Amino acid sequence: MDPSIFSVLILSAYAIYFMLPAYLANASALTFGGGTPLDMGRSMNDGRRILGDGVTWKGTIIGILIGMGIGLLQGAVTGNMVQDLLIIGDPGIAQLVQGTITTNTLQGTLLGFALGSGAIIGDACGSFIKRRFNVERGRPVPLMDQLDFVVGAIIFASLVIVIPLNLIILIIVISIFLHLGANIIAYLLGMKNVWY
Ligand code: CTP
Ligand code: MG
Ligand code: K
Repeated sequence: MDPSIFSVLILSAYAIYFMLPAYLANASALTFGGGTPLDMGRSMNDGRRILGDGVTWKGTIIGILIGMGIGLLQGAVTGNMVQDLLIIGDPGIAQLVQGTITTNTLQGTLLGFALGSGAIIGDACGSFIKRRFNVERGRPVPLMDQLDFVVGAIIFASLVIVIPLNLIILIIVISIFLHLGANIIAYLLGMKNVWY
């Protein structure tokens, strides 16, 4: 295989691994969320809800806890596992992403908390913007629906570590396709009414 294609594949796999706390925070908010809305049903001056019924206390708390838990597990295993794998696979990439690899449970939990809470808050910011533009809860806004939580996660994680720019770009591209793919699967399984 072309070494540069091989490098992109390894970096892509790492991008998904790195973002797992954010992806699973988002997915568990969706799966376990519901009930009392975070905005407590309140509206703004424009007469529309602050966030809407799609942002709940349960989803928020469970999402952040799952992000922390995944980060903790990653911190516990990554130091030995992924770092070695990356060095065997591609020393250039290993060097590139070294600063984003957590090597103990405390670091991992902190990064997981940053990625998870960033994802949940980014998603809530997306809902806030949608309500201000009079987009009803659950109605689609392409790209923002796919990326609000990703951007939130990257910003929050950047408070803790330095993420290389090409990793950020790859994360954004991969996340668009993962989000669409997950929605299409949920649609085919009858869990969602629309494919997007
Ligand atoms: N969810 C939640 N709490 C959160 C985020 C999500 O309970 N903090 C749950 C809600 O049940 C929500 C579902 O996950 O309906 C899907 O999230 P999302 O697609 O972001 O919300 P929408 O319902 O599409 O609403 P919005 O238009 O505000 O995005
Ligand atoms: Mg939505
Ligand atoms: K959203």
